[in-house]
Amino acid sequence: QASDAPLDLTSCDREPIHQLGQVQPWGFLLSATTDGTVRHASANVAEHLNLTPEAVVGRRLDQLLDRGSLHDIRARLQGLQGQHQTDRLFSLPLIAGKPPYDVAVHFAPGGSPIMVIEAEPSAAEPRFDAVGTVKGMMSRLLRARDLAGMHDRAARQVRAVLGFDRVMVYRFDADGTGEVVGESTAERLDSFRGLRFPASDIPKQARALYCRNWLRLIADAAAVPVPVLPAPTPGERVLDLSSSVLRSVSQVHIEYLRNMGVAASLSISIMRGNDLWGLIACHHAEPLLPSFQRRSAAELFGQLYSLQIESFERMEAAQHDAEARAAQERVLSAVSSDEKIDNTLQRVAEEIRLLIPCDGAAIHTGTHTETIGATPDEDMLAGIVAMLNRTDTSRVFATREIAVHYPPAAAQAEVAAGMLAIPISRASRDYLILFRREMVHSIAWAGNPAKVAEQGTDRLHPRRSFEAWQQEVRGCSGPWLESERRVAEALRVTLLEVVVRLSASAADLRR
Ligand code: BLA
Repeated sequence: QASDAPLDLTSCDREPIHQLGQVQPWGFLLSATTDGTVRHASANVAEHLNLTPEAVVGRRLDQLLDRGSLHDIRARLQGLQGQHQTDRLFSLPLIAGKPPYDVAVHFAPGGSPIMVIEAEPSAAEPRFDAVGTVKGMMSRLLRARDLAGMHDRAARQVRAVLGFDRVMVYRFDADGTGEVVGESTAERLDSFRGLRFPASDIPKQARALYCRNWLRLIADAAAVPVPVLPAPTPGERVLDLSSSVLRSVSQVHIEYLRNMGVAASLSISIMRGNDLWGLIACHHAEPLLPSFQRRSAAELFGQLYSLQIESFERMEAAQHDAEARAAQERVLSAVSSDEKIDNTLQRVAEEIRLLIPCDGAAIHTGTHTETIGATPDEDMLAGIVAMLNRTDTSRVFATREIAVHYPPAAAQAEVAAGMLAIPISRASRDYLILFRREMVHSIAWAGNPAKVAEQGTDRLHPRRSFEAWQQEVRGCSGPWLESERRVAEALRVTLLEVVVRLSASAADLRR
C-alpha cells in the first residue's frame, strides 16, 4: 500500500523488515503457543475460516483446523524444535468444506516457542513433479562448461519453472556492490547483464535475513498488506516474521519495484558456506504467484546451484594456480636464454598479463622505464615510483585507487586508476607495475545508460542505482582478487631471482 509519508532513504539499514507486522494477502497466517492456543491471526482469516480474527485469537487450533491435518502439522513442527527452518506440507485438507491448502510451518525466532502456520490455497497442478523438475534443472545446469555459462543456464532454468519475464543471477563483491552475471529474459526486454549496483540497494539487515530464509516472493507489489492481529501492545514483542513465507516487505523496496515497472519479484539466496554469495532475482511486469510447489522446487534448485558454484569456483581457482605455476616456469626458462634484461622483463610482463588481467604494465629498472598498453605518462610514472619507494615494498602492493596514495594520479584515473606493483629487486627499487583503468569506463554495457535521462529523478530505480554506484566507485579500478595477489606474490619471489641473475650477468658482461 502506498503510504503518503515520504520514504526515508537514510536509515534503510535500520528498518526492522522482519517485524513489520504484516503479511501479503495470498494466504493467511496463524500463530499459536505449543498448547495450541491461537496468539495471532492475519486480518484476512475470515476469507478462509469464516471467523473474524478477534474470534480466532484465543481459540484452540483443533477447533479451527482439520484434526488429521493438524496432526501432520504438529508432527512436522516437532522435527523443527529449536531451529529456524521451515517445513512444508502440500495439498492438505486443512479446513472442512474448503479445497486443499499448501502449508508452511515454523517456530518464530526468539522467546518462548510460538508455532507459525501459513496456508495458501493449493494450486491445481496435480501433475507437477518437484523431484523430476529439480533433477532436470540440475542436469541442464551441469552441461555448462564454465561459471558464466552456468549462471545463464541457472537463470533459464528458473525462468522456465517459475514463469517470470526476467531472471538474473546477481553476485555480490567483497564491498557489497552487486553485478548481474547471468540472465534470461523474455524477448522484448532490455538486458541488465553486466550492470552493477551499490550495496545500499539491498540493505544489510535484508542480506542477513536472506542468509536464514532462502526465498522471498512479492506476488503483487500493488497488493494491500494484511496486518497480523492483535497489534502488539506497547512493550510487547512483535511477532518475528523472519522465517515467514508470506512476510510483507519494506515499502522502500516496493517503491523501487514500482519505479522499475515490476509488479512481481521473487529472489532466491545463493549461499557460499555461511555467506550470501548472491541472489537469483526474478521480475515480472504483472502480478505472479507461482505455486508453493514450484517455489519450493526453485528454492531447492538454489541450494544445489550454490554448491555447484562453490565447486566450480574451486576448480577455476585450482586451474588459475596451475597456470600461474606454468607461467613461473616459463619466466624462469626465459631467463636462462641470453636475452637482454629489458627483453626478458617484457616477456615476463606479457606472461603476467595473461594471469592478472590489466590494461597496461610498466617495468621500472634503475632509471629506465618501459611500458606496454595503457599506463600513466612518464612524469606520473616517475611520481608513482617515488611514492612506492617511500612505502614498504617487501611485498606486492595493490590498490584500486592510486590517488589515495598519490593524489596527483587522480588526473589520469581514466587511464590508470588502480595498480598492482611487484617489487622485483631488493636494493635498487625496481618494479613491475600493472595498471587498471577506472572501472566505470571498463564496464561492458548491455543496457543503455542514456535511458536514465528519460526516467524522472527518483533515486529508487536501478538506473539511478547505477549512477549512485558510479559515484561510489569514481576513480577506482576493479578489485585485485585474492587469487591475483597470490599469483603476483609468487611471481615476485621468482622475479627477484631473475633480476639478481640478470644483473649478475650484466655485471659479467661489463667486466
Ligand atoms: C530488497 N533489493 C531487495 C531485493 C533485491 C533488491 C533483489 C530482494 C527482494 C526481492 O526479491 O525483490 C535489489 N533488485 C535489486 C537490484 C536489482 C533488482 C539491485 O532487480 C537490479 C536489477 N533499496 C534501494 C534503496 C533502499 C532499498 C536505496 O534501492 C534503501 C535505502 C531497500 N531493498 C531495500 C529493502 C529491501 C530490499 C529494505 C528488503 C525487502 C524485504 O525483504 O523486506
